[in-house]
Amino acid sequence: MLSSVTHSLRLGASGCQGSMRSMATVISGNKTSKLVRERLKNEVEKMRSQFSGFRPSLVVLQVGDRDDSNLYISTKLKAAAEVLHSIMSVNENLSVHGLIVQLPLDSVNPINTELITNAVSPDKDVDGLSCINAGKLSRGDLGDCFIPCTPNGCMELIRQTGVSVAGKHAVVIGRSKIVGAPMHDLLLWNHATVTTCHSKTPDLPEQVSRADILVVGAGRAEMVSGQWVKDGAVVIDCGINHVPDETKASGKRVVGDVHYASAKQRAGFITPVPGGVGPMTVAMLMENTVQSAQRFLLKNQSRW
Ligand code: NAP
Ligand code: LUD
Repeated sequence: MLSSVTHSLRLGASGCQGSMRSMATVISGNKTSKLVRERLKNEVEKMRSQFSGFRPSLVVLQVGDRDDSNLYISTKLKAAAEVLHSIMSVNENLSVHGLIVQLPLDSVNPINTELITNAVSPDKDVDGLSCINAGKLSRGDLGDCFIPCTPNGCMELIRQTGVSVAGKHAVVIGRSKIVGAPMHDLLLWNHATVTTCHSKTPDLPEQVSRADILVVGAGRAEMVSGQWVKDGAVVIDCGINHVPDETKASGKRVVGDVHYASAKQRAGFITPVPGGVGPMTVAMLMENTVQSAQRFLLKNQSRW
């Protein structure tokens, strides 16, 4: 899977496009993710020449709501057991270095997501969602864990701006396990002072207006108004929302959680949707998989 992705890599010129007047500079996830994938391609080539035939391998497990598979899944326990069985077998497979279980789990009988994400071996948990990896991140052991792909991609985009995180006031909207909570941890351990907001936070505009760095992952289309944004702030929009649009053939379009046009007037840097955080998530998944393969080779050099 990884090699088919790395085949089509091209080097992007720069992560950012120049700005005019006071409009924010657009931080391109498309360009930045190409740079990351180009770097990974080189690393994979190095591994392949040093350990002939070796290739990093990732398994994406999908629990689908397909009629055919539902036939076999009659009880909650059975559903979870089947997924757990698949996870165990990938955990034991030495030729696989990364395993993610695509979320949300799409099953007729509800499956405990926590049970499933914690069944993935921490060594292969390239999503960084197991409690072992999440615990390490929350304690600041950043070098010894897998960092969840979306927040990791956001950090890479923030790095592209050249704005240093240390000492800044960062505001995160959302506290999910996949976006908000790990984003809080990453910003904190990169030495920002972090405020994390959620659905019970009163006066969101007031919190947002204090942010030098704002990361939004709420799943609410264009919820953050540009008027809330501090002048010159770095605005990272994780939101992927499909809204009706009759002018499109598909009848819908994708927007973020930030009202882009108004926020662009105030921010110093801003990510677009699409073409911002989304492509970075995919690139960071590849990065974590390559990192996992490198760790595997370090441990098993003599056997290879
Ligand atoms: P989620 O699990 O639904 O979590 C949403 C979070 O936002 C929750 O913590 C919720 O608060 C908070 N929230 C919801 N409404 C709010 C409001 N009005 N004011 C303040 N906080 C509010 O969603 P998620 O999985 O984190 O995803 C968030 C968004 O990011 C979605 O649009 C998703 O599609 C997108 N996403 C994008 C990528 C990517 O690669 N670009 C990856 C993952 C997710 P409570 O905790 O109080 O409920
Ligand atoms: N589950 C994720 N579920 C959904 N957008 C992603 C995502 C790329 N276990 C697990 O990858 O990390 C995960 N781990 N997630 N997500 C969402 C979430 C998961 C979302 C968007 C994109 C990954 C992406 O590339 C493009 C863009 O923003 O430019 C296209 C957006 C569009 O719909 O046009």
